[in-house]
Amino acid sequence: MITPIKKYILVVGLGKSGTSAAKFFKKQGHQVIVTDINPAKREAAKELEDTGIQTEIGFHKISTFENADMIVVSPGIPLDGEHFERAIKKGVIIRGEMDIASEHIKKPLIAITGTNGKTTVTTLISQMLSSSGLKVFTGGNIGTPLIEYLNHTDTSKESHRLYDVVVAEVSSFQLDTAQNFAPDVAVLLNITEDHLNRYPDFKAYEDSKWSIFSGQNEKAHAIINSRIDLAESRIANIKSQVTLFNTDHNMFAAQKRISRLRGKHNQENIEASILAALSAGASMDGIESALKTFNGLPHRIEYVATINGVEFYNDSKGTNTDAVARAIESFDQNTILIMGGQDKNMDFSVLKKWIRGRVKKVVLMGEAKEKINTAISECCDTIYSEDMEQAVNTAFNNAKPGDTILLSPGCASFDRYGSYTERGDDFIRQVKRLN
Ligand code: UMA
Repeated sequence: MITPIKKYILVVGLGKSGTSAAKFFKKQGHQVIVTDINPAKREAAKELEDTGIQTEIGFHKISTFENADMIVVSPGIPLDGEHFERAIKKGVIIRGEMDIASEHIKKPLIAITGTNGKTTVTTLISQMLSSSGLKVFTGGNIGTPLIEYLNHTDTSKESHRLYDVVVAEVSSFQLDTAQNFAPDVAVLLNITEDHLNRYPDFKAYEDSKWSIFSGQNEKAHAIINSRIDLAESRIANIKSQVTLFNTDHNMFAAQKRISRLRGKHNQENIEASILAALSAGASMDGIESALKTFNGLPHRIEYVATINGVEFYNDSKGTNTDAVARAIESFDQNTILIMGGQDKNMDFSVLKKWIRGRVKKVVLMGEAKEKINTAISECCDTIYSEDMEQAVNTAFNNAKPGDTILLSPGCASFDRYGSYTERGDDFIRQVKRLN
């Protein structure tokens, strides 16, 4: 047996992604250093130190970057800093854990990307395959780093049989650090404005999303929404077998009717999920059983309560303008919309055409409230609030029986919360308090 060469690997970021990656490389016998800019990560670092991993916490040291054989960077960290530039100049390879994990996975890999709907489709495909009798590992941007698959299974031994198929939600950030990513089935759901605080322009973000297909060969499958702008010219460069979908084709109409998911966008999500699940070996019975039982995910147009005839929905995951449009579209008129948070360089004026006639009032909060107000106030009533408690009270005081109060922020949560889930939980808490 050839002993693998011991490498000096620097893992940047000690969040979910970095922690799983560090454990994997340590297990492989490499020398691992983890660095995180946040001093509060010292406690988490101690646990890794106990296993022999070195840590540099509270700072990033240029020489550590320059001396690494490989840098494994967490998806939330932009690559335009000096540390990365200096390492790249020295020829250091920079990759992400998802890309590395995918090379070691010997089971069929289904990857899902798109601006919106990724988590819903990833979950739905996983459930369709499980209901068809397959053992499924679900990971990636959805929350469990893909490299955890390898921490669970020893690729050289019997335990690799734990799973039959791997389903991965993939973000553009993860694609940006991918070199050898070649999923057997790749799904592109949609591309609309998002993360423009991280990309130089929209084209760069589009390029990132389309790169999900670049490593695929002729045997693989590409499942693509034909309504994506300029899809035709992009498809011409794809080597794998392409299947197109969009709501106008109305494929799988019978299956769509049995699902409980709300909104037109979810009809597309269902179509994409069925096509991907079929390509990966799901049965029609398994697909139908998953569609019957799947109620949607928390924080995505999630029903919360009805109080005095007013329905409350939590769409805290709606962190870009397209997601807000899809959420508004899911309801009839008489919606009171709660928006705001941390701006991602969004053009909120695109929402005017969705708001007009459907939304009777917009309650604005968070850092972006003035910017949103300037963009949309000509088409509807707006009102500022200081925090979630005040926003929910204001919305409720302006609602009549039959109205819908919808939290769909169109912004990141980080101005006030640690994550969109914390923000959604706060909304639910404030709604329940009204009862
Ligand atoms: N950090 C540094 N240096 C820096 C900047 C940050 O050390 O210059 C450190 C932070 O202090 C922090 C760590 O990096 O400790 C965080 O890394 P991360 O933001 O990559 O977070 P993880 O916990 O590793 O989560 C990542 C994904 N996060 C992002 O892409 C922002 C998670 O997606 C994913 O679930 C997880 O890996 C497992 O794969 C979240 C997300 O918001 C849900 N994704 C975006 C989205 O869906 O829109 C793309």
